[in-house]
Amino acid sequence: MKKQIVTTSRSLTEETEDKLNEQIDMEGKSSAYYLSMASWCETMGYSNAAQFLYRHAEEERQHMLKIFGYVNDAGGHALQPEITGIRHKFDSLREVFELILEHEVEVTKSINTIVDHCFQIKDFTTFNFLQWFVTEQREEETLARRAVELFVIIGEEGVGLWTIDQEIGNLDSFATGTGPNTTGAI
Ligand code: OFO
Repeated sequence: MKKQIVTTSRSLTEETEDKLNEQIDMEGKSSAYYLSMASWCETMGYSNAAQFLYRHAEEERQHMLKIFGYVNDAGGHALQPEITGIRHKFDSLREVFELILEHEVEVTKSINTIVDHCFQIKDFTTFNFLQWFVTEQREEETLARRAVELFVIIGEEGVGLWTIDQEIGNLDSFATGTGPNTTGAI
């Protein structure tokens, strides 16, 4: 007979709580990573890319807080992540967006792993909570892919980089925005 997930004191197993804290760590690092990239872009004169990344740094922080609220409401303890070793310099604007795409793919894999775990242990409440992140990751991956494609389509010669920076400024309107927005900040 399997142990019940929901008890009078908590509705999360400790294993699920640990996995959600690992996700909190990942979202916190995403926020710091994008903030650092935003600053680098700004110093290099890529002002649209900088604004895009400042917005996304804030978005990642809101993702982290969303999980904080869920874990604590469920009787667990959300942990502020240690954030060290953030890179401050990048070789090119293209590298920034290639790194973002790789990073978002890793975040998607991580969310999928937790969703799978929740399904296996029949924690349908957390499974349901995570559906918002499943949708959000699809949007974020698509945005990052579109950004990387701009370098291929437009090319970096002549006014290419300037044009790419302009187009990155328009990328947010390309996103579908289907996930619920509980913070009002994004
Ligand atoms: Fe939190 O959505 Fe990207 O990383």
